Amino acid sequence: MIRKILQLIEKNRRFLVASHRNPDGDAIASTLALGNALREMGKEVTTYNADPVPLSLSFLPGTDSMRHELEEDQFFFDVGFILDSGDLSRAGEHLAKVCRTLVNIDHHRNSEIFCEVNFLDPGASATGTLIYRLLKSLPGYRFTAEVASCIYTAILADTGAFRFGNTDGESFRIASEMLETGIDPAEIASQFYENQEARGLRLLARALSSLKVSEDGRVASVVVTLEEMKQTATGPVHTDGFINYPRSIRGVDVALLFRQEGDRLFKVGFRSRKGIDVGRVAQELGGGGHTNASGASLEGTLEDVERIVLEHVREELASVK
Ligand SMILES: [Mn+2]
Repeated sequence: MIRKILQLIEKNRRFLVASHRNPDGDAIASTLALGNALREMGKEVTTYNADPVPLSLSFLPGTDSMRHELEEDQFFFDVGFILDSGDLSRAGEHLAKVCRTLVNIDHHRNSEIFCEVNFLDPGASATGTLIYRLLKSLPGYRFTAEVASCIYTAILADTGAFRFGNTDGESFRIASEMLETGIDPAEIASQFYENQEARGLRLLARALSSLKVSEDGRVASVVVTLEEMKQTATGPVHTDGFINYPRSIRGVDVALLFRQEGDRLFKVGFRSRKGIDVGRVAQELGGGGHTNASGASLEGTLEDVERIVLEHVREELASVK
């Protein structure tokens, strides 16, 4: 499949590179890695995300020219790359109308086959890893610092700074190779992790005050309500990483973040220790993701949603031990 994508790059001129809304580090950084690399090859490139670039990622080269709206009749692309998205709707169904060929590059399990050309590997630590493999297989391609900083950041973000269960030898090998271009890992880590807004921490304080730990200590959860986001003038983007707090408690196997999206609608984030498959749990609840990091949207009151989620988590925990 890589060969097919290399042919598409070689033969075409106008490219769109896009990723999922509510973008995380991997989404933005892999979009910019591929976008920057294609520009270096002399291609006409538009990078796109439905939502703004989070402040913690604004240091990446190319964020200034990223578009957040596309006028359908104004743009037409030979090839559209949809990255890290699971399914097309998370990036935007309208993108199919403005691209002659779509290419899906993703490491989500059960990433939907929504187009002809797919480069999927659920074993890859990040979509940035797949972009690396793709560029690496381009004859004569040399990584620049502009591309390397994006690939490094994508892997840093999705492996939780090389700590999560998806961290593997390949992540370290790529990181090491990217450093050879002269990028500074301490500077990138500082930009990415120490770029918080004070209001984000105010929201975190409220979320932490909702902390619940199950009687046996294996499940911990926090809640973020719409009202709290309103009071602190924050949005979903500020809740990125909140789930790492319940996850960090000794003895906790499954961490949950309940983020209110509507009157009776909650987005649930799942994180688990190795050996516990919250990807399956999320899938049972209509969502998806990875073995140790996943998400689902559920309708109902917070009490209803908490109860249903906990039942499914309990079943998964019981099946492991
Ligand atoms: Mn990812």
